Amino acid sequence: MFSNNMIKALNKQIQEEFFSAYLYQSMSAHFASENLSGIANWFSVQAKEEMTHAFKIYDFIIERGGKVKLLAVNEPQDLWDSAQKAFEDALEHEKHITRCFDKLMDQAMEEKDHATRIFLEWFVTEQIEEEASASEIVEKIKMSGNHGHGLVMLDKELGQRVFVSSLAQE
Ligand code: OFO
Repeated sequence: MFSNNMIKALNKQIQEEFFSAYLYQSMSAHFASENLSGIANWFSVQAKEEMTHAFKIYDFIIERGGKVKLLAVNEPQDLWDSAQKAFEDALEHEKHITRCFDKLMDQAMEEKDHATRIFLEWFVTEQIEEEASASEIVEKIKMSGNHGHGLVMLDKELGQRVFVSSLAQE
């Protein structure tokens, strides 16, 4: 059964995903203004992915006869001291999102809501990748440095990232 509490919790997660998109787009805008267009691209692609996460949950609520309620999204931070700090913040944010999905999963299991539990499995798996990719970039910056040739090379690499919608894959 799809409880009102579960619908409320999923609507809250839509808000988290839209905030994630806001945060990463703000990081993108910051690095675009610093002429690091590759890092700006990486965060912009990440922001688009977050929008698809929000819409996956949005579609699921509607498909099961629930009502989507869009909640207010906070203004994100807009300045970062370094690329390393931004990716560390992104990693911390993803750890927070992982905890959100763990809680949602616990709730679905407590309520014996198997459809929601199975739906949430995709996100639980996705979070492994989300944390790993932010963590990998933090480590690369630590090795190559926050300035100079190393950062230029990393910027070039991150400029290659292309958005592929996980909505379109289904
Ligand atoms: Fe970055 O993760 Fe959404 O769900």
